Amino acid sequence: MTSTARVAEPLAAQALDYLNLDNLFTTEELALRDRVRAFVDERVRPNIADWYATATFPRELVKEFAALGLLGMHLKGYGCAGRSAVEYGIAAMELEAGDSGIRTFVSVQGSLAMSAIYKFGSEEQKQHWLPGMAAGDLIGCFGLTEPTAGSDPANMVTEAVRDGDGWVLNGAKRWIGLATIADVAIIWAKTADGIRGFIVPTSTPGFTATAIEPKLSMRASIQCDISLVDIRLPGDAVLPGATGLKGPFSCLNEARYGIMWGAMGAARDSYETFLRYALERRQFEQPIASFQLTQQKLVDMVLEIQKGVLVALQTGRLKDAGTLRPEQISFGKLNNVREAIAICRTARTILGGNGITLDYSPLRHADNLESVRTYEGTDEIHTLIIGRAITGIPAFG
Ligand code: TGC
Repeated sequence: MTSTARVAEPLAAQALDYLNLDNLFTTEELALRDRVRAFVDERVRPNIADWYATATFPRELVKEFAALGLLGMHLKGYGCAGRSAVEYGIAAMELEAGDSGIRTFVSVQGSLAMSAIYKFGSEEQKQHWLPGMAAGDLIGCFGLTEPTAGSDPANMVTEAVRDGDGWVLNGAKRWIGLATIADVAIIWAKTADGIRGFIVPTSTPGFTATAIEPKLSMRASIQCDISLVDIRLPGDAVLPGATGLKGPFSCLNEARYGIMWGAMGAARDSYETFLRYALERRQFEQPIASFQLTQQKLVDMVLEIQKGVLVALQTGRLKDAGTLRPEQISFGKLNNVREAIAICRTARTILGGNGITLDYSPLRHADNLESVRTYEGTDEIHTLIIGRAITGIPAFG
């Protein structure tokens, strides 16, 4: 045993869960965490560098996500697992410890596309789409953002007009996850009655999705442009339960909630990578973990990861109790993604030149998190949502 290993072993338990946060989770929650963690260790970690380098989304994982009950996992019935919000968050954290792109698949499918149908669809629409999506046989995407309407979706240009009993849809969407591999798209469009959601099979003539490439972030994930040209839809393509932006924003709440957990997974993986490296790597004849500047970095990471998990857990408990307010989700999304990026970047510094290769995860996580801090509401938007909640004064314009 080397002196480095002797330093590492007594620290291990405390290093991984300093405040014994595991005590705050139930046995079922910890069992789920361990299952998803094992899946990530076996199926994601060995391959993620290749997927990232070749900009490949591992479609073969979709059925495996389904087998683990991860698709629409917090929804009840329709083949969904009916797990709690906290369990959904734990799964997001473990998936994102593998890669943000992997967690993004589960978010777009479950929190956005499936949630839209689940919350606002007719019973017939739910029966038609949700079981196949929960089983991973059908992939969904969620079209809200447009080339000229990102933070301000109220100014979307995509429009649906009545055509006899049906609808005709025209417009464009951008930054839409999974659209090139999706079977169905939830498209939000202006109508005479306000913004409505439409279920659009991607095989409908006039629907075209194009992957946005090359990207410096989320390379193991797919983000797309969608063009919608004279898309003809039946009258029952509209989601009956949603009129106005409240509909898509309610789905964004689900995705933003998962992100606050997921970001802590990326941060934890970067911290653990950093810690292992710092204990093994020797410079000036001692492990670099013995340097005060290195310990400062490690300690700052532990503080923020443990605080971030507490924020996510409290938010999840509020969600499970049915009392969570949207502005509370903004708190977790803003804080946890911001801290996670700082942690991943700092972790890269200790890896030196090795840290800019795909052999180590921190820079990949940091690059992914640039997307995560941008989608589902930028840092600035979440700051202003919290500012409005504190002061009562909207400051968006
Ligand atoms: P405002 O126009 O006044 O509000 C409209 C209505 O929506 C309600 N609302 C919410 N409801 C539920 N949850 C929320 N989080 C809500 N936020 C607003 C609001 O109460 C109102 O209801 P009602 O009944 O009065 O009509 O909008 P606002 O002033 O409340 O919000 C302004 C602002 C800037 C906060 C909002 O526009 C916003 O959140 N902007 C950011 C949008 C965003 O996150 N875009 C990114 C989407 S990501 C994407 O499209 C890609 S999907 C991911 C992928 O595919 O990978």
